[in-house]
Formats: sequence, structure tokens, C-alpha cells
Amino acid sequence: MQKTKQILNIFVNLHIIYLSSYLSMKSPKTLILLSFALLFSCSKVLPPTPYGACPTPQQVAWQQMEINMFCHFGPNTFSDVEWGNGTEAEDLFNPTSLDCRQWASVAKQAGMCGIIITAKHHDGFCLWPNPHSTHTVAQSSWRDGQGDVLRELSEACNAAGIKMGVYISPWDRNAPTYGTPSYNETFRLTLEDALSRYGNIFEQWFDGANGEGPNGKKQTYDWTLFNATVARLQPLALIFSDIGPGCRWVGNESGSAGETCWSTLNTEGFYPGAGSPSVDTLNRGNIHGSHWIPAETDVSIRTGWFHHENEHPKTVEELLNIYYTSVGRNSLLLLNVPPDRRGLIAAEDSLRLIEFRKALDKIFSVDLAQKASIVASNTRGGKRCRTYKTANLTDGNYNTYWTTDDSVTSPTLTMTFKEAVTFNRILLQEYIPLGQRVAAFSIEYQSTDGSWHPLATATTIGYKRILLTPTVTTNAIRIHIEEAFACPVINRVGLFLDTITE
Ligand code: FUL
Repeated sequence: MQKTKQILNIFVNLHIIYLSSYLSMKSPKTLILLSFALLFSCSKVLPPTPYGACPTPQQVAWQQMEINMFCHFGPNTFSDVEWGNGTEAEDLFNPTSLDCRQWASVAKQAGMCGIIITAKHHDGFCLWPNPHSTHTVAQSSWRDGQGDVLRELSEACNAAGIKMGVYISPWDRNAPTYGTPSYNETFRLTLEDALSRYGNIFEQWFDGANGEGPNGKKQTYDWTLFNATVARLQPLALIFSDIGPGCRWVGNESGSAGETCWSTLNTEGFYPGAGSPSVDTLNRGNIHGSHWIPAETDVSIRTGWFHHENEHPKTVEELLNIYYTSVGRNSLLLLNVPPDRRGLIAAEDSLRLIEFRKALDKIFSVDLAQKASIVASNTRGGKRCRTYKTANLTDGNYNTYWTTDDSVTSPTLTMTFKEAVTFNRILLQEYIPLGQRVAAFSIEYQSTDGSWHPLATATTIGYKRILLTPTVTTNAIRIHIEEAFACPVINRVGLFLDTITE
């Protein structure tokens, strides 16, 4: 029926073009060109409708950042602990040669798109002169109380063309009112101050911690007030917490999103911290979840979050594996790189990051899928429809995609190569503005005798999925989308050879 309608449309359109061309005395050449354009266009075939909870444009742009830097920096850097108790003298914070331009330059060279700084960790110390606290850089003798780390970082990020985000811990072991209702107002003023001084903030990071440890005072956090404050002052910022609303904690600090990872989550009745869903749910998300709240994987390049002299960065292989289990599993990687007591990223960390970037570039700069001819079992609007063609899968443009007719939810894509290719990493991306639709898929390869062999099976794709397979050499592979809740909308297929972690 749809086909008949299409053919009818083409004829009607052709007729109109011929007529108008004749009337405007166009040349026969133009006429022929126009006819061809019409024959191969499918402007009447509407794109698929979005499925389920879908991301905002900010969430899509955030996910496209892929890797950001986390910087834990504060009194703990100087006292060599992970959690200060809030009684530390302000003078303890005394970086000898702070240079945020160096942080930004390292982040940029490592291909990261933003830096999130611990503007206030659990000890309550503020890295900016917060007038609503007496425990800040202004009370320290560092730069005679005139220093402001957030200002320097925002200027450095602007200059480097990367974005800045802030971690502002609601848990505060210094604030005298912590544990009483009035603390929520103090925290609102603190948020207001930090979020209105330094230009655009791309992410507000809320830790769910609440009076942990011996004799810890507990606070009933006013999350509605906190989130509304961020939304009012930084409407484009994504709010991170265990349950979003912008993005969610991945449920562990080891760098691993679930093999099944939905960007959707049910939040009804849950709160950040002790009231959040199980870590397993955070790790995997909820199938058909009510809200689009993608997973963010926060992990440190070293053992601790703050810099400790006796700790050292992870190896390139470890970092690559973290990349595969975070970005490669539909999650954003927030990699912590802690500045040292000088206020600089140590050489061993920056060198490791550059090696990590080089390794990523080495693996992902040669996409063997570029050489494939790709045939789909179904293409939306028919094979002639150029809008949703399989060539969109390898054109490097996130906004073009291959998709099927609405009725087709388990299509196949067969990729053939004139010369055999050797690979061990398969990359797939869904066009997430239309939602996360694929629930199961499998991949086979063809051996020289023409027979097909299973290579991998997986569940979710989402923004990006990278499958690790044994190294195979083949002239053809077949991707079978086995289950999708609506016609699959795939914008990229890639094939790569990793000789570093294979
Ligand atoms: C945790 C905190 O308690 C750690 O100190 C660190 O900041 C980590 C990123 O989040 O919940």
C-alpha cells in the first residue's frame, strides 16, 4: 500500500515539474536532472516517530562529549586523605604553582571536552570565595586570600574551547547548620553563588553522600530546591546525581557500565543517595524507563580521587578497557585526573593520558566499514529512497541514519568487502534523538566456503556500543537486529582492529 502511494506521488510530482519546466521554458537537460532527483528522492517518506523517553538536545550534546575530565582538588590534596572532616585550617590549601591552563591543555590534548572540578567536597572547603561560608580560599593565606580556582579554571576552559562543570557536595562537614533545615537554604545560596559567577556550566555534579562515617550528622536534602536553583541559573546544564535528572551515576567507581545499558530510568519514588534504586539498576538502567537519564561512568586514573604521592596512574591497557566498558557501553566516561600539591597535573598522568589518546586514535582512525558495500533487508521507503540509505551508516554524519519501514523491527545488514578485512572491534550507534530502540542484536561472519558463523550477540546499543570480538578475517559480516521496540534507527557501523588490548 505504502509503495503504491509512493509511486503515485512520484508521478504526480513529475507531472508538476514537467509542466512548470515547460511553462518556464527550462532546458531539456534541467528537465532530465529534475526527473532523476525526484525519482530517487523520498521526501514524502516521513522519518520514524520518536520511541519512549527521549533525550533533550543538551543530553545529546553531552553524550557526544564522550570523555570528560574530573579534577578532585582541595584540602585533601594537602592532608593526603580522601575525606576531610571539615576542621582543616584554611591555610592548608596552598598550591605552590596552580595553573588551570595546564589542566585544560592536558584535557584538550587527551581529547576530552570538559572538566568538572570539586568546587566543594565533603569537607566544605570552597575553591572560590563563597560569601555564604567561612571556610573558603578567601580565608586562606593562598595568594593573600585573593585566589579563586573556579575563576582560573573557567578562563582556562574558555581559552582552550572546552566546557566547565562543578561538583558541589551537599554533604558538608564544616557548615555549622548541617543537619538542620536551615542548611538547605545555605546550600541554595552556595549553589547560587557558584553558578552565577563563571559563565556557562555544562554539568552540575551532585554527590548523594549524606553524613556518612562515625557520628555523621544527617540532612534531609531539599532536592527540588537544589535542582530548581541549578535549572534557573544554568538552564542548559545537565544535573548529575544517582538518579539525574540530567544524567545518572553508573552504580560503581570502577569504570564499568552494564553490558545492557538503557539510557532510561524509572525515578518515581526514588531520591539521590540512600533513597536511590539499586546499584544494579543504575548500572543497567530500566528497559522502557520513564525518563531519559543516561549513565555517566566516573572513575579515577589513580586509586584515590585526590592526589596521593604514593599512587600512580592506570596503564594504557587499563584505560582502554575502561573506555570499552564505559563509552563502549552507552555511557559517558568521566575520568578523574587529580592535580597535585603544586596545583598541576603530574607528568606521569598527563603522559599517560596522551598515550591513551594516541592508542584510541590508532585503533579508531582506520574504520574498515568504510570499504564495505552494505545491503539492508529493508530500507525505509524502499531501496530507491536515498534519505535513509545504508551509505548513511558510514558517512561520519551523526544526523543521517539508515532505518526501516515502521513494520520492520528485525532487519539485517550485510556488509561485503572486495578484499578481506581483519578486525576485532565492532561499533554501532543509534540515532538517540529518536530514543533507544534496539534490545537485542547479533553478528555473524562468513568464512571462505560461504558458511556463516556466530561472532557476537548483545542487547542494547544506545548512543554508542563497541563489541569486543576475537580477531577475524572475512569478506562479509551480517548484523541482525533481533529485537527492537520500533524500527531501528542506526547512524553508524564501524569495524576496527585493536592490536593493543586484543
Ligand atoms: C563519592 C565521594 O564520596 C568521593 O569522595 C568522590 O568525590 C566520588 C566521585 O564520589 O561519592
